[in-house]
Amino acid sequence: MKFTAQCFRKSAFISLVFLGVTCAAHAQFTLTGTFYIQNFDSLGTANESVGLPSSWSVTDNASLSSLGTLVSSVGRNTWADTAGGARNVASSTGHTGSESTSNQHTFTNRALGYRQGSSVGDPGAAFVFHANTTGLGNFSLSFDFMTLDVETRSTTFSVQVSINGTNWTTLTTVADSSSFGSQSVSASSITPAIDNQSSVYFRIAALSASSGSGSRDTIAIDNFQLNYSAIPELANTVLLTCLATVMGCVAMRRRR
Ligand SMILES: [Ca+2]
Ligand SMILES: [Ca+2]
Ligand SMILES: [Ca+2]
Repeated sequence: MKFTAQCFRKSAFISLVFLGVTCAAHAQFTLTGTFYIQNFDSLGTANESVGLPSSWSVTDNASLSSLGTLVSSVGRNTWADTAGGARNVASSTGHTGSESTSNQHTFTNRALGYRQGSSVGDPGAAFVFHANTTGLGNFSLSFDFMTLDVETRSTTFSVQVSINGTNWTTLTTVADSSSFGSQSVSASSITPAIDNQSSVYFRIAALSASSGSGSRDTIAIDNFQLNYSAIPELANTVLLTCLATVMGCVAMRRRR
């Protein structure tokens, strides 16, 4: 009897811990004001596994109809290391690509990187931001897409939004560059389907296999920005319309 109760308590505890971890990885970021920017510099320069910024995840197995398995921590690595998966890397900004590995580790401008491999993330690599857009609309986004280790294979990443993680709208695409550095990616007039929603996913995902042969690049994202505005409340809209009508009537009467 005692044994059973103990087992129950243990498994309940384990379930709660698991639930907590799962929730932490999926919790939405409540957007406020008129913009959101993420520069990933909180990843830091320490040689350890670190948590991603709030509501950010990476995955190795995203697909057209699935979020994949979200992971919310990464380890520090260099641009050229060939180990597959997500990594905390130095941003390309202000650099040429020839900086030594020990130098890269000291750069405080960080980026969220990924190195696809034959058995990881090709396809399926994705960067995911989970947001709550309640009260907000008119979304646009921009970010820097960095090619940090130029190799012969090429991968196209889709920039997508979804309110359920299964049906996705592609806003634009971006592929690795043939030279070290950063490309500016942006999308405006994002579908109003993501306006005023408690759960919206933004992702940058490799949904089809890389092309070409040989090695795969290390890529990264940095300076991810959302711009948006508050949706006027219905009551305010009605009030303004009434006010405009009254003022119009007054003006007409005066002209008579
Ligand atoms: Ca950065
Ligand atoms: Ca290389
Ligand atoms: Ca390439």
